Amino acid sequence: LLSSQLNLTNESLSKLNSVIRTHHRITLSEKSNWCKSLMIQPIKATETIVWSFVRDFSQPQKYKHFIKTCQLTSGDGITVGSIRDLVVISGLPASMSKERLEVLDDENQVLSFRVLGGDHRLKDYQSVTSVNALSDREGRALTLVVESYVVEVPEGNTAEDTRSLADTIVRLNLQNLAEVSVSAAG
Ligand code: A9S
Repeated sequence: LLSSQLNLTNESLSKLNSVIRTHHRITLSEKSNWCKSLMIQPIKATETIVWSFVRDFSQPQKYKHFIKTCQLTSGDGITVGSIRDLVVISGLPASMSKERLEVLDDENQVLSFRVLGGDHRLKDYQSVTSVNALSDREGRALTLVVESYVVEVPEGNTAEDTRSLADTIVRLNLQNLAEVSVSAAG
């Protein structure tokens, strides 16, 4: 549905499908109580600008406005296994999160992290974000950010509630990413 709104060329459409199949395939464990989602955000800025925000594992607060501060506690923020400690803004049902860098692929522009701990309800949250340069049928360049995640549903919560919380945060993050990228483009 979104792809028809975006009026992508056939080539861009098959590239998008291939990216989703290759980088956003989620392998669920044997546990049954998981939920997952995938979102796509078009951005009117170059992939280079958008990727520069997404790849910066040590400064997610540049576009994730729920994050107050971020401190690397292990690694350099570029090497897989780097760990960041986040302090969350007040007003959320959480105050901190600990996250590990799982993938930083500059060639394919893919970043993935996993939640290791914290005092929040998104235990075992794992996400993949990719930045893709595509074009529409009018020949206009278009950057599409694809973000997918999988998360365990906590005891006493429904999959719908967990998904709705995570979807809301991811959607806002992606909108903020679009805003900061467009501003940075000047
Ligand atoms: O940071 C992301 O990319 C996505 C999400 C859904 C992060 C959520 C969060 O960091 C809070 C904002 C603190 C909300 C975590 C891991 C748990 C929350 O409850």
